[in-house]
Amino acid sequence: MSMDEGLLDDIIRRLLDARNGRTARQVHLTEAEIRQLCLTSKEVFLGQPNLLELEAPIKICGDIHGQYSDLLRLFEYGGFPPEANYLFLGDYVDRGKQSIETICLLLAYKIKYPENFFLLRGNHECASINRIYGFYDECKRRFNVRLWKVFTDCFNCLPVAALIDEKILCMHGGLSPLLTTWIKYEILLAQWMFLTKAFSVICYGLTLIKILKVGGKMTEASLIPLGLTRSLSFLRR
Ligand SMILES: [Mn+2]
Repeated sequence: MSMDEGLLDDIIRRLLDARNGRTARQVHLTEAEIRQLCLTSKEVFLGQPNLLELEAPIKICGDIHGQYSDLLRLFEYGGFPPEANYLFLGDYVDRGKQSIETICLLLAYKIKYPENFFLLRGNHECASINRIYGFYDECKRRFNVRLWKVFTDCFNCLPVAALIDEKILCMHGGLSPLLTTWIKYEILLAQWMFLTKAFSVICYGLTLIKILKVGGKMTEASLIPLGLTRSLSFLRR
């Protein structure tokens, strides 16, 4: 599935036009436009691995949490894509007031520059979390619950980790006990590489990482021999 280039550029332009000094105005995208962003970006995510292998130079950014003006400022400092490459580590929605603008701009850039702009999944890109912490309410207030479900489908396809130059492993926060049935083997491979080759780790965020349900299921027992528990205790230090 592809998206009309002119429409995509127009959406990005409108989202960037929200800049208003230190604050950002609300941007009025239509439900159909947002739906298209979700469906198209979902295809892009599914076409790339769950463990991204990326190359420096790339700018790594932490939680935005609906603070759209902060996201715009971040691009002002770092360069608007494709001027710089970006990896975002998750938690785009919830807490802040403009989760919709935030995630829409990020998804639009992902579609526009799929090989230079990367988004990982945070624990807030999960329906059971963003149902409670603000994103659901924003979707319901500004659009409808149907659209929140479209976002959920898209979030379920976000990758969970990135390895930069085979050295720096990036993912969001700790690992959830719920990952037992959701994990994909690449993340285990990343953990294993980390343990055995002492790769440096950038670990950002809170306590939970939700792992995309792709491929086979694994049990808790099968994770432990691979050192997941040990790596977690290391990360907490
Ligand atoms: Mn967070």
